[in-house]
Amino acid sequence: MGKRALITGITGQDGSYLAEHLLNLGYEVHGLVRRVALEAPQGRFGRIAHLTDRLVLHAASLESYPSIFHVLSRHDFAECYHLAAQSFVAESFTDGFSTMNTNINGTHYMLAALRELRPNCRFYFAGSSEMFGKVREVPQRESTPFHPRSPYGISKVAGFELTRNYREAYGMFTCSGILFNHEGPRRGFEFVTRKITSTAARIKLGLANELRLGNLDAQRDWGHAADYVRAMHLMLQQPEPDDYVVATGETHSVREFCEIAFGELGLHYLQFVKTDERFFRPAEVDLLVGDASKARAVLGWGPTRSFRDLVREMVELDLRKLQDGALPAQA
Ligand code: NDP
Ligand code: GDR
Repeated sequence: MGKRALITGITGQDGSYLAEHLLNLGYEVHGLVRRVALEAPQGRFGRIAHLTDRLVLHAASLESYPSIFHVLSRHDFAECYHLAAQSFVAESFTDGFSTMNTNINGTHYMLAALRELRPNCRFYFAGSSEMFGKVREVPQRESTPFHPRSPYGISKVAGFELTRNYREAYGMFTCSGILFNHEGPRRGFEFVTRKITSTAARIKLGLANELRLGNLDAQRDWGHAADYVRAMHLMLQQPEPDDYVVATGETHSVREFCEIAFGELGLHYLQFVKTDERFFRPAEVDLLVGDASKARAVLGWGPTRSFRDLVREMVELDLRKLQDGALPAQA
């Protein structure tokens, strides 16, 4: 029997890729899911539907310490990947309080329950490039100071510091990945990459006639989620716990993403893309581009897919899903 791992946020983009990766490595994979998800699996299990008969799912909420304690008291885990979070930056400006509550208290509950019940369980925290925010240097590395620019970024800095504190204060094996944007065909539709690829595919099929976006000049370091979950696993296999930046080291603008996505469909983005004030943020992060030299040197990690391949895969799959009826005609 392989190692037993627990994934919070298993129904999300990264959770689904990580579950697949760990199952392929022979792990027994458990997931924490919200009760509403268990009650409505057809709506919320889309990304793990092909895996559910190989997973053990437990109902628990990040808002409830007792529910987390209950699961951890009944099962021992070698590794815990804490991915669950309110992960949409724009939403965190609308409702900063619930973002803080889920992301900070949820992480604290996980760490406190592990300390109490499973202090030898290795812990991964999903840190983010949003912690760098108003960047102090380019590219950003592990030693770059944080300056978050959104309630989401602030919540991730708090989660990062809690994770470090449990390592230093209690000697637990806790690591944070500082992951830059990573995308793929399972990305949520509200994030800009999937919004672009799904709408461009609808436009191609005559199902939509425009794409409304915010800041086209925002720049991101975009990788593929399937590559990034490998780095999470590698961090927990090291002799000592540590924090790592995971990034491609390349940066591209939203405009460039649009150009390639529409280009793949034989269209020109300028004919369809309109800017809309509603999608601008009260504060934007600057030039995010990561230096993953440490992950490369220590973990032997590197991305395997190019930016163009990522965009192409997302557009092709959205087009095919719309043609097969697997995606609704209207957004
Ligand atoms: P998603 O938004 O796709 O998934 C988030 C997951 O968290 C879902 O499974 C969701 O469950 C769960 N969740 C949200 N709120 C709660 C709650 N209150 N209680 C229990 N579960 C909850 O995110 P990603 O997979 O893209 O990201 C995974 C993690 O990595 C997140 O913490 C994110 O902030 C972080 N991150 C992501 C990056 C990226 O580019 N993707 C980059 C850097 C960090 P449900 O299905 O029920 O909604
Ligand atoms: P981000 O991802 O905020 O980087 O957070 P998102 O795709 O939402 O935005 C990327 C950039 O695109 C600009 N943008 C738009 N964004 C959205 N969502 N919708 C639009 O219409 C639009 N127009 C322009 C944004 O201003 C921004 O600059 C993601 C999440 O996965 C976080 O959880 C994670 O921590 C970070 O990546 C790293």
